[in-house]
Amino acid sequence: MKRYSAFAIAREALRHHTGWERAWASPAPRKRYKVIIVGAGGHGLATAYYLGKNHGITDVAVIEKGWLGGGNTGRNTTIIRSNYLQDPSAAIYEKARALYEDLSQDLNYNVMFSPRGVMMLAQTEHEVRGYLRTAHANALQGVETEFVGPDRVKELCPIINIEGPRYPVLGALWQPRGGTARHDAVAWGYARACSAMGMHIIQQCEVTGVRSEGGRVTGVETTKGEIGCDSLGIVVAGHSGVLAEMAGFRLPIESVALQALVSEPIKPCMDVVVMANTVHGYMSQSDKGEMVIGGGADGYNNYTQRGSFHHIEETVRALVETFPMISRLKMLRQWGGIVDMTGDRSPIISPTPLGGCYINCGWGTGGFKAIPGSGWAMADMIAKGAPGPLCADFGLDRFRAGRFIDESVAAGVAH
Ligand code: FAD
Ligand code: PYC
Repeated sequence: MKRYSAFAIAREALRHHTGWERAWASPAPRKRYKVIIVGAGGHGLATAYYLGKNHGITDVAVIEKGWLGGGNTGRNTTIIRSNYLQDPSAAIYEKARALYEDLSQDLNYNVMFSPRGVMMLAQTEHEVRGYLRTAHANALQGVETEFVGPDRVKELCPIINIEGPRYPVLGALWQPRGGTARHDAVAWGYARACSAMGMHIIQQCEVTGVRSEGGRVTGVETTKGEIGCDSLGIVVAGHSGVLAEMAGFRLPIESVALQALVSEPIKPCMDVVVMANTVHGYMSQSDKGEMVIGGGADGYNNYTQRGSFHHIEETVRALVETFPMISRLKMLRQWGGIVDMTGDRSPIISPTPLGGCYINCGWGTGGFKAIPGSGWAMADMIAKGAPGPLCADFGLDRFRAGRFIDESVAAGVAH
């Protein structure tokens, strides 16, 4: 793989861009791999990448039923933060946030990480107490956050209406090194790096069955034939329950649609990310100038990649109250993704009842921010056959033991 550099851009400019290579190969599947990962979203691709980078395992196929990054990874609103309450969450989300800091250099691919700062508004006394508690917990965990008052909120984001017709802004949980990254670029950067290590990314190939013998996985059935493997990683977000059923176990997961929308582009008007969780809306401005907007998840289980219409109205109403200047903006696009929700709003990164089969799911409305840390932990578990310290608490067994990692407040998005 040729490296991207300022020199390469200049060279290609001089020869009419005829020398660029395809970013990743599209090979036919082999009969067998050491490791198969199902799902070429950010988490699946990051798992493959760290299997190669950290453990030297490159006999890997990532199998994707659609196109890589076409699931939730390419549909999210790109918010990155690590201001969670519980210690295991703070550890994995902060690991991910820290890896994002130099992911572009690591992958030699510009993922446009922008640590512009994220604030979660406190609009009730209950929220003030909750975010103060999180700020204290984060101080103990080594995660840089702070509770700021309304004046500082206004200073950081002048277009916010502090008075609020429904709820005043009483303060905010502020994470100065939180921010955004370009979601497609994260998937594309990992895919390119995996392909360069000789891994196979097989798109348009749906896994339709899981094969096993003597309680151990032996391979998968796909729309391109059977493929054998020693270890299998299932990383399919909203379709986790479907894959788990193929592998012979059940998951405590519900799949619901979460939607987002973007406005027409306007001049720069906010350089931080704002989440207003009491009124159910959040917003940031993309580099193109579009306002990137989202709200709560659907209240019922479904597999549509659309989302209910009434949510659009509810979300836009919340944001017009919070940012009155957007009241005459036109919306350009709306879309949805299927998110995988656990009862405690924390992920599952775990061995499964089927030997050699591992699962990574349950990131729900908030897994984009976790991609590098999650891939790191999942790769470590697959390589060593057992969960390491970053994911030991996120096992499936916690639902039997009642050892929940409750992050329903930190998840931020209404559900
Ligand atoms: P995905 O990217 O969905 O990848 C899973 C892949 O598995 C898909 O490509 C799918 O096609 C494939 N697959 C499924 N079944 C099969 C099969 N049988 N065979 C082969 N392949 C299969 N998180 C944040 O941190 N910040 C945010 O701001 C944020 N905003 C969001 C906004 C919206 C509207 C949505 C929908 C989600 C948002 N999220 C956010 C959540 C985040 O997008 C997800 O948690 C994360 O992208 C999940 O990544 P993934 O790799 O697990 O899943
Ligand atoms: O987890 O920060 C988040 C988030 C914001 C919007 C959707 N998820």
